[in-house]
Amino acid sequence: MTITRRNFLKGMLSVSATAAIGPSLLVAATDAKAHELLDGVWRTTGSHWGALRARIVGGEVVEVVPFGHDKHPTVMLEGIKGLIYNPSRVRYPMVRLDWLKKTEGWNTTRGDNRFVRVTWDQALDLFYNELERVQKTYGPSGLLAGQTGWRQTGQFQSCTTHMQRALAMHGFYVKKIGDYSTGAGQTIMPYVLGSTEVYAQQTSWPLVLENAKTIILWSNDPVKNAQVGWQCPTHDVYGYFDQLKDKVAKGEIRVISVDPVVSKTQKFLGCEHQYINPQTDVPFMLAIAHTLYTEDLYDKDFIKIYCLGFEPFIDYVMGKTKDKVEKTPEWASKICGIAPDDIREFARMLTKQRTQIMFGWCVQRQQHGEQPYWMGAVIACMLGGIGLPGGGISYAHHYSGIGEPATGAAGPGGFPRNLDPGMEPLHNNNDFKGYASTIPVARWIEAIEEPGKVINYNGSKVKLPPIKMVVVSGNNPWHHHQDHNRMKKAYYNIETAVTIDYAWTATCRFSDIVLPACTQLERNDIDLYGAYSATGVLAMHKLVDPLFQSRTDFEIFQGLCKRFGIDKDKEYAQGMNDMQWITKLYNECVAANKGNFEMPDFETFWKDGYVGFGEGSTFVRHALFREDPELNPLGTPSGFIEITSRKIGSYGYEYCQDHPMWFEKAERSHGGPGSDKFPIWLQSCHPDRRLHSQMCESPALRETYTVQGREPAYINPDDAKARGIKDGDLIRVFNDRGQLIAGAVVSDDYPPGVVRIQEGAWYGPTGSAIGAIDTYGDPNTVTLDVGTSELAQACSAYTTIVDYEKFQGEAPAVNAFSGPIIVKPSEM
Ligand SMILES: Nc1nc2c(c(=O)[nH]1)N[C@H]1C(S)=C(S)[C@@H](COP(=O)(O)OP(=O)(O)OC[C@H]3O[C@@H](n4cnc5c(=O)[nH]c(N)nc54)[C@H](O)[C@@H]3O)O[C@H]1N2
Ligand SMILES: Nc1nc2c(c(=O)[nH]1)N[C@H]1C(S)=C(S)[C@@H](COP(=O)(O)OP(=O)(O)OC[C@H]3O[C@@H](n4cnc5c(=O)[nH]c(N)nc54)[C@H](O)[C@@H]3O)O[C@H]1N2
Ligand SMILES: [Mo]
Repeated sequence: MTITRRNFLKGMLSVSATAAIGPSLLVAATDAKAHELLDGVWRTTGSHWGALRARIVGGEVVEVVPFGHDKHPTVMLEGIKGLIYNPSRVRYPMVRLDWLKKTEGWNTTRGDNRFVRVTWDQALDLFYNELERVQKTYGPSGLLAGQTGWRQTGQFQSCTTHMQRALAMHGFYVKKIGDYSTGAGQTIMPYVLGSTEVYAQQTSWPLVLENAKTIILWSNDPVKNAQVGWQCPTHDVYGYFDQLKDKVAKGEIRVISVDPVVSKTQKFLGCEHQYINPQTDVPFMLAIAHTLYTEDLYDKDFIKIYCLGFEPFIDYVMGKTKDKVEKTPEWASKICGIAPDDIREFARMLTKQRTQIMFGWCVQRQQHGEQPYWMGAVIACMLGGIGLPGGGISYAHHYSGIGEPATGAAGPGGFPRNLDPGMEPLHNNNDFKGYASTIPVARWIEAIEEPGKVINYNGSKVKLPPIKMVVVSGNNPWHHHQDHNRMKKAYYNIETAVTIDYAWTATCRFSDIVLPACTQLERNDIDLYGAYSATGVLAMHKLVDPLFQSRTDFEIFQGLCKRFGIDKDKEYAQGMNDMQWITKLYNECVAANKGNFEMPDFETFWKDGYVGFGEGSTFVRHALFREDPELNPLGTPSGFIEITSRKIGSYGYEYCQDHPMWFEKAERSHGGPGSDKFPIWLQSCHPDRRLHSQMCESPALRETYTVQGREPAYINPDDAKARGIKDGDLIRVFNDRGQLIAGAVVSDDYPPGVVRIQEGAWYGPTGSAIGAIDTYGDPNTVTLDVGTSELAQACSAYTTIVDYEKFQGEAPAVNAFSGPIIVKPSEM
């Protein structure tokens, strides 16, 4: 099928028109009367951006409207059509020219974007041959296929699951542990509160709204970040945000955002702002603890009954141990930029009425990111509100609808990631020769650079494996990983990089074999509606046939498995096709809910597109523990909240010791290390109108925020003035690691010394040379790539300082979105 430019633009216009009159078109999934007069058929599906209905005319999606049950749809639905129809689609299987020809220096030219078109059979043969070669030459340590990311929604088609099962049928490979989102948080919190906390259900919003008198949003922007969900979000949480806004206006709840910038949530709620210098939350919190302690304002009973190890911690605060510095508000003020008396006032304020502290995740995506989370828990203990509705601390109220009342219904299961019992891989060699078979996710480039290096990780030693081949599906490491110039160099050691994607991202550009997947809108699937609320089950109808030569990931990996031997493709699929799998997953879900939730037969469900489980019920985090800590102990070594952890202390780490502490960062703005040379902190926060890199390719959506076609860099007016930069100018953002072009948006929401460039901007360097300027504005061109500490070894992207200047001369054209440079066989 061909999409003409005219059709494409026409389609985009209809989406915008729909968005403008969106609310009046809200109809229940089964009641589409308003639409019956229009041409075409309506189909329902879900996505990370919410559920939607699409009108299809002549095999093309012409209109997208929100699902009837979604009362707070995100504007990002305007980008849905742009996922299917856009110039960045991977159209055909492609192989990198220099890799194929093994031209001299072939391994150093990744990024030059020159590719040759091949057939599906050729591409899958090449993929298979490389798997064979790498297994035989290097064994399982040679292959990294463990990275996962924000693959599109749907339980059956989940692409990383397909990749991992298919590769497991071939042999063993290196996997990852942790994720970029919460690597530090999910590693430290089990020692402190006994669970990851970051992925746990939190106190329900109705109870928070009823009982909290103060809410502290700490590094937290839920109004921006709850637009998307890991599974299809209901967006019901926005109803609670509306109520909160109302209560803030009436003075019933006080909300304070602790953040270096004015967030979207702060603006929406009209709430208060506590400015803080970037990366300095721990000194602020230590001084709060100092005030609570010295003014005798803390809950001694709570500490006595529920906590362990307060004394060693408070000795540190009082300057009796470790660095022997008393953590007074005067001491903290010099680092965090908050006046000593304001710190004292803030501490007192926390104790006056019931306070719910809600942490976002950003503050732990920095060096020593374990510390602010641990320290937050200590403050909450000193306040004594843990386990009370509207009190205590949470680490996830901004994520995937957490806090929406939950039905407790079972959702549909998925396609198996692992081999079935009794199945054996083609190469049954599990000998990693002393190298780690699992590595902390953010250390993979270090592994490629320095195989054999031994690093500490969470109480163990990890010997980094000699990775020679990387297979990527459902994640985009050339956006998500830090320091792209370091990545470029590391990739010289890679012999084969394979990527399966529907969009020609930078990861495709830096690969050797690229296989065209289709989008989730081009395949059938099933999903839970509301990841944590389990509000219902959603049919994901295929809207249109796969474009160009793209295939479902299921088909792609079946095709690969066929090369592993007779009937291996059938074994892989357990002899079922996609609709048989979806029916099976639905029927299993019906069985699991039998007696509790009525569900219709599959045909009815599939026709209606949705089955709901009714109202959810409320929950209070840590209530059982509060009720009886002996009967309901936490999952910590002692069962209590560990303000001091003997276990962590026993590891003997420098940057994560036995209780929370302040450690200076490798680089920090506002007077910190390196700020004389690079005075600006770069915050690469999560984007308001994308999911990471997904939808950056949507021209319609991109047009709503780009500046001269570049990713916006949000900067402070005084900083701009000092550099002769006006709103709308192109700027060059740089440090010793790299440089990028972005478009200046001058705004008072950003304090002096801070620039925001949202993560997920597509990387489009001018060439394969190290240091080549990025033409669109991916912040990871300049971010720092170090582990948070020996404990979590997690992503530290926010420990990054830069400077910027007005871009001089003629800027190179943006090349991020135009797909590969296709070299014809005659030109080879
Ligand atoms: N500087 C900085 N860097 C960051 C962050 C930050 O805050 N700052 N945040 C980090 C965090 S928290 C995260 S979670 C990561 C996100 O990193 P990723 O999860 O890697 O980001 P996405 O852009 O969602 O990448 C998903 C990729 O999978 C592809 N894809 C989606 N669905 C399918 C499918 O069905 N089949 C196939 N074959 N491909 C598919 C998409 O086209 C896209 O290229 O980024 C991390 N990186
Ligand atoms: N629209 C949208 N929503 C998303 C995503 C997306 O890509 N787009 N991604 C999803 C994913 S995978 C994740 S991991 C979550 C991310 O969730 P978070 O990591 O919580 O989100 P961010 O928006 O990056 O950061 C939240 C706030 O932290 C502030 N902040 C940054 N550094 C500091 C600091 O040093 N101190 C303090 N006090 N505040 C600081 C930022 O200014 C920002 O306002 O979002 C999810 N939601
Ligand atoms: Mo994330």
